[in-house]
Amino acid sequence: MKVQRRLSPAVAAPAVALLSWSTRAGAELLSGRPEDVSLDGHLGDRLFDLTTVMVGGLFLLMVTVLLVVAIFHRDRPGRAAWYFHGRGKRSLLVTAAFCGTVFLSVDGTLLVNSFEDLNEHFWKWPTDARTVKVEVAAQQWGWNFRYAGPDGKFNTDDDILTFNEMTVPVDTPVFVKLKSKDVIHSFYLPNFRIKQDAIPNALTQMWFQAKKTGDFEIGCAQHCGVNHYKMRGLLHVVSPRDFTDWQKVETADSSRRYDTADTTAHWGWDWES
Ligand SMILES: [Cu+2]
Repeated sequence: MKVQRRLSPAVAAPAVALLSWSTRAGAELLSGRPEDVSLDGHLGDRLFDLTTVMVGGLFLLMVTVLLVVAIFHRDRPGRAAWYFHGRGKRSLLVTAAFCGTVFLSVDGTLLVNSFEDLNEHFWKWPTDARTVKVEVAAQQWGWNFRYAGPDGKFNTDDDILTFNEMTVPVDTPVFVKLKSKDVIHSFYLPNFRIKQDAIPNALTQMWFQAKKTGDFEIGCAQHCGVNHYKMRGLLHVVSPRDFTDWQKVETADSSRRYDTADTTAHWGWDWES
């Protein structure tokens, strides 16, 4: 008689969790990339992988050609080494044709795909009514975040202000506009494969969407002075319900702390400016 054995849920669930964690950790270790938790991050990863495959293929091809010519045309008993200096017109044409093909196929593919991704995803600014808008002012050495309060307007007394901590809801577009108070910084979210410069007297923008809740690193990707390394912030991705609760608490807190005389705190701008 056949006895069917089944794993009990108490064993299966941790086993599946361990397998999923180790697969993710293994992939991160091999690729050297942190976990991608964004809607569009895979597009950047895809281009990195494509470049690795194309450059790896060309490397193998060149090594093969070198080995073949070095082995089969070498100097040996009864036969002198066969070689030429490659200064002839034909050699130059072959070299130019090969370089051109490599340039067009590798760089051309990257260029076309990059612009496609930018136009179809990264530069397609969110119009969803649920979009969370955040103003970011970078400074030496930290990140200031501003969310519009219940009045829906920026730079008013009910705004939410945070420093080095950004909170956003999961599965919701987040539209970020950036400025810098001093030098050029670069707002970098490694887990979202996205970064954007923050520039004095100029407005830049980016958007992203998280697929997973959790805490993720914010870094500065532009060397901005001796304490550049201190510009480490945290991005909290929470459920929409937790985000609404957080907004209520923070709005009350920010309104309480609002001081008309504190002009350094009024760095926001009209969203449409
Ligand atoms: Cu910086």
